[in-house]
Amino acid sequence: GLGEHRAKAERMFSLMDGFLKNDPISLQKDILHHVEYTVARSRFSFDDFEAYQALSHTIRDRLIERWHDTHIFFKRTKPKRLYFLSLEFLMGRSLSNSVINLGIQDQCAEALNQLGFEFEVVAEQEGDAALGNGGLARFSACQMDSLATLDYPAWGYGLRYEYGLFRQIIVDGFQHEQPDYWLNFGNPWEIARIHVTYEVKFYGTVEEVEMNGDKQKIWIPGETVEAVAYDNPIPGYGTRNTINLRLWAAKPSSKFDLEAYNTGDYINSVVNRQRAETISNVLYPDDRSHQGKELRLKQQYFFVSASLQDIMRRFKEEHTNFDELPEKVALHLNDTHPSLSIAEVMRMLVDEEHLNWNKAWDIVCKIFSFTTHTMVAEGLEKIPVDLLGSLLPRHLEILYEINHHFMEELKERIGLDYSRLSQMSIVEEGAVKSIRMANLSIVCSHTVNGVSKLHLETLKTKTFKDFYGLWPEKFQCKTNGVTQRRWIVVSNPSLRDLISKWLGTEAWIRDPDILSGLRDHVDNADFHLEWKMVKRINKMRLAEYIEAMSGVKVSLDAMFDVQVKRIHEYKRQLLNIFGIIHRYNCLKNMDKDSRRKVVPRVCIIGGKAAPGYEMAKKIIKLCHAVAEKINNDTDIGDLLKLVFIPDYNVSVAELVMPGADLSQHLSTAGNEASGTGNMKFLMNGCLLLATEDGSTVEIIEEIGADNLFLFGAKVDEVADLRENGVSNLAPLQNASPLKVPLQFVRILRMVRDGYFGHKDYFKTLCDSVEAANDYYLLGTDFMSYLEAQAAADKTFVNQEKWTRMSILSVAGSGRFSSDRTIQDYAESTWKINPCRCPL
Ligand code: GPU
Repeated sequence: GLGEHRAKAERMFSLMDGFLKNDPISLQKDILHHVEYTVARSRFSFDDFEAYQALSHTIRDRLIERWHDTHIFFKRTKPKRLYFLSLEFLMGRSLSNSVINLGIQDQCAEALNQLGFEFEVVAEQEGDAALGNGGLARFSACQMDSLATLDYPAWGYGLRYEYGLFRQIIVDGFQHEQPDYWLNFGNPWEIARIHVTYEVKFYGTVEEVEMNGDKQKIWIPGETVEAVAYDNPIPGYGTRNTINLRLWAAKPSSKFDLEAYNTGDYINSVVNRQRAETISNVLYPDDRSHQGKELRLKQQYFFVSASLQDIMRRFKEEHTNFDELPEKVALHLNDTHPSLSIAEVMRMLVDEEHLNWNKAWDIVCKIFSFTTHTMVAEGLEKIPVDLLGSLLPRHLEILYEINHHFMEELKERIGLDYSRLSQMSIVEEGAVKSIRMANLSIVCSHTVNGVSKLHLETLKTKTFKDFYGLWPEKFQCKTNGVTQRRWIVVSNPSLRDLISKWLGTEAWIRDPDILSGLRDHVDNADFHLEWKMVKRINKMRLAEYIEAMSGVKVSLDAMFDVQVKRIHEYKRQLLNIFGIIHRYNCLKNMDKDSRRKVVPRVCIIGGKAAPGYEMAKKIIKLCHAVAEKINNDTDIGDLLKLVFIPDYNVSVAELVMPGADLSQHLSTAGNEASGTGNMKFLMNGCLLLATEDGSTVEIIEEIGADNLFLFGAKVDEVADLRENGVSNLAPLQNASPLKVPLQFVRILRMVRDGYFGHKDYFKTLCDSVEAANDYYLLGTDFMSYLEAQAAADKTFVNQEKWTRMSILSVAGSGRFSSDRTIQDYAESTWKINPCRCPL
C-alpha cells in the first residue's frame, strides 16, 4: 500500500545521503571516484583527457538528478508538452555549457586546480557533437537551451547518427572529407535507455480486412528494425529544470527470423540483421537538398515512427481520450524533414486507434506547427511517389487521401482554377511524380512560421502565395535567435565579466533585454578602454589558433575580418575573395607613403562545402590559391593576410567570434532566410558588413543603419537586376550600361588567366559569375561592396567610433536571443506554459 511505498522511499532517501554537493571538495571527491571507477585509471596518475572524462561524469551525475526531478515534476503536473522534432542538432561541446548552466563554474575550476588541472585545458579535450549541417541544426540546439532555461515542458527528438558531419581536411588547398566517428572516445553526455525501444516497420503491403462490418485498411510490413533511445539531458540556466533530447539509434530487431536461422545460414542471417544499424549510421551532409534517396527516407520514417510511438505512449499513460490530444501535445516540425509525422499520426489514429478519418484529421490539424527555413521554392523537399510507395505503402495511401480531401475543399474555395489547384496540390504530377512535403506541412499545420520578417514576407508574396491567400492567419514570423549562454557566457568569458560589471548584474544571462543598459555607458572612456582590452585578449587567442592551424603569423593591430558559414554560392564567399584580390591589387599599385595609411587586414574564411557541391569546393580552392599568393608576397607583409580556417564547427566558432572585429554576411538579398551567425557576432561586439537580407534587416532596426556597414541590392531590386542588369527601382544608381564594373572584370580575368594557378579548374567558377550568368549578382554588387569595405577601413582608424559601434551592437543584441524566439513560439504557436521544477 501507500504506507509501505512511503517507508521504502524514506529508507532510499536516507541511504542516498541527500543530493550531490557542489562545493570544490565534494567535486574533487567525485572526480577522483570517476577517475578510479568509471575511467578505470589510477587516481594518482591521469591526464587531461581522463580528467575531462571524470569531470564530465561528475557533471553528468548532477544533470541526472535534476533531469529526474524535472520529469517527475512534469509527470505529476501533466502540462501540455512540446515535442520539437528535428533531424539535426548541432550541440557542440557540453562540458562548459553544463557547468555554466548548473552555476558551478568557479567550484569546478577550483576543484580541478587543486587536483593540478586547468579547467580551460580540460574542457578543450571534448570533441563536438556535430549531428547537423549548419544554421538550421545549430538553431535547434539554441532553442533547446532556451526551452530548458525558460522552464518549458519540452522534449527534443532526433537521430543519434554514429557519424556526425564530416571533418574537413585541406590537402593542397582542396577539401577532403573524413568520417566523424565521434563516439570513438565515448560520450558521457548520453544515457543509453536500453529498455526504451520501439519497433519500426518498413515495406510490405496494405490489405483490406473486415472489422465490425466495416472495411479497414491494414499495413502488413515486411521489415522490422528496433529504435533504441539515447537521452541527452539539457540543463536550463538559473533553474533546476533539465529537459531531455531523445535521440534514436537503429538496432537489429530482437525478434528473430526463425526461418532464416533454421536453414543453417547462420552467418548470413547475422550479417543481414546487422544491416538495420545502417539507418542511423550517418548524417546526410548536404544541407538544403535532400532529394530522392531511399536511405534518407528510411531515416526520416525511422525517426518519426519511434518518436511518435514514444509520444503516444506518454499521452496514453496520462490521458484516455484522444480529444484531449491538442490540449496536451504540440508537435513542431523543424522544416519538412520530419513531416512524415503527419501521415504517421493519421495512421496511428485511424488504423490503430480506430478513429474515423474526419475526427482524426481534425485532431491532427490542431497539433502540428511548422517552421520553414528556406526562401526559395527550388529548395523544398519532394519525395518520389515510387520510393514512398515501396517503403511505406500505407502512408502513401494516407497522403493521397489527405490530398483528395484538401483538393475537394480547395475546389469549393477557389473554384476549378486548375493551374492553382495543381500548384497547391500535395502531389506533384510530372516526370517524377512526387509528394511535396512543404505543401503537406502547410495544409496540416495550424501555424507556418518564417524565421525573419523578410522571410515571412517572401513566403506570403512568393513561395507560398496561394496558401497565404487561403489561410492568412496561419502565417507567422518568429525571428530566429541564438542563446547568449553559449555565444557570450561560454565563448567569451572576458566579455561576460565586463558586461556584468558595467550592468551591475548577471541577470542578462536569463533576461537578455537587460543588455540594452550598456547604452548608458557608450561614451564612458574607462568602459571603452576595458572593452578594447577584452577584444585584444580574444584576438590574441584567435591569432594563436591561426598560427597553429595555418602557420601564418598575424598582427593584432590588423582588423580581423571574418566570414564563417557553410560554403554556398548564394552566401557569396566568392565576392569576399574577389574583394581581397582587389585589395591586393590596390596595395601592389601603391607607393610606400600611401601604404603607411592602409589599415592592415587579416581576412579569415571558414566553412564546409557539401561533398558533392563542385562549385563550393572550387571556392575553397580559390581561397587557398589566393592566400598562397598574398601571404608569401613580402611586398605586402602584415598589410594583408588571408587564412582559411579548416573544419569550421561549433567549437571553432566559439573561438572565432569573440576575436573578430568585422564579420561578413554577403548573401544576395532574398536568399538567406534568417542567418544566425550575424547574431552571434553581434553579441560578441563584432561589427557587421552585410546585405539587407534575412534577419539583418531587423538588426538594422534594432541598432540603426549607422552602426553597421551595409551594401548591395535590396530584395525588391534583385529580380530586375537579374533580368535587365539594371534596377528599375534605382535607375540612376545603376544607369551604367555595363552591368559589371571594370575592376570586377579585371579580377575575373586574373583568375581566368591563371594568375593564381589552376586555370582550368577555376573555369566553371569564373563562368558562373560572368556577366550573363551572374545569378547571384556579384558583379552588380561589387562596387557597393567595395564602398562598404572602405567605410569599414575608415571607421577602424577612428577607434573611439568603432568601439562605440561595437558596444551598441552588443547592447542591441538582446532581441536576437533565442529566449525571445522561444517565448514567442511558446505563447503564440505552441500554447504551452512554463512548468518550473521546485528546488
Ligand atoms: N538553413 Br532549408 C540551413 O542551415 N539548412 C537548410 O537546409 C535550410 C536552411 C538555415 C538558413 O539558411 C538560415 O538562413 C537560417 O538562419 C537557419 O536555417 C535557421 O533558421
